[in-house]
Amino acid sequence: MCSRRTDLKALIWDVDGTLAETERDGHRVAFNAAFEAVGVPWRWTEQRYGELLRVTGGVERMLHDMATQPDAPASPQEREQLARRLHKTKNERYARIVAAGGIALRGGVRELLDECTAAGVPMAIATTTSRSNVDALLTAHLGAQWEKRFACVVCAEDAPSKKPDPLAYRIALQRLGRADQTLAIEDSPAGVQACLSAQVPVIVTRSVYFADAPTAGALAVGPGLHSAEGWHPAANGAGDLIGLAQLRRWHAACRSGA
Ligand code: XBP
Ligand code: MG
Repeated sequence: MCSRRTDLKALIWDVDGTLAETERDGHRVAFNAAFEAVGVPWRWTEQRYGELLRVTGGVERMLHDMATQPDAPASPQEREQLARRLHKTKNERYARIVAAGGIALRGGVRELLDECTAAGVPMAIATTTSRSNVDALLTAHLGAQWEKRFACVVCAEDAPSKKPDPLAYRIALQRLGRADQTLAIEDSPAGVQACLSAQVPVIVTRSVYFADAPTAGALAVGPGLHSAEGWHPAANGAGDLIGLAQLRRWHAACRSGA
């Protein structure tokens, strides 16, 4: 997929794990609060939640877990109903956590967002998370007008077939243009797979829950945008943030087959 790439013209952001470490101290805590509020006895430990993250989508994740819970409702319809009720409560709790300042943007994210805005490089969001969660997170960090900074924002409601399905990326490309002129930033194997299926070049910023997960096919893999150290292939300028110039270098190196 590297051979016909042209200049980098647009950037596509994943949300959970990439813009911010939302899962362990955000969504997981909110799921547990929802379980308590609705009166079900389930609680997800940090470790169990890590296993469950293989299932993308909060409703899907709960339905998957219910299959292992002896006290879950018996019928599929009741389970679905309960999962949707819990999910609504979970998202409300998540929004409260985020509004209270409980989840920071990852290092280097704000700087790259600002650099792209200043340089006129269009950005999109392609995420499996609900729109209300993206709105809560980005309102908290970028203000009420955050959506104006993105050419398009594709969430779970827009792309109900969730990653690793490429639908969210395909919808973003309808707005941004050619896949080979874009670059995505992801953290999870499902996200990388979605990019590869949509022919979108991708780099991986490792997140807490996917620190050792497979990343085959990514242009570059590293610890985060906060540092030029620890990347493979290596980034220029040790100690610096990862900025547009470095993203262009990785994108171009792949284009030339280097
Ligand atoms: C991450 C997900 C989501 C979140 C929870 O998506 O898989 O399910 O864990 O959000 P991404 P919801 O990495 O693509 O941002 O409960 O709204 O699904
Ligand atoms: Mg992610």
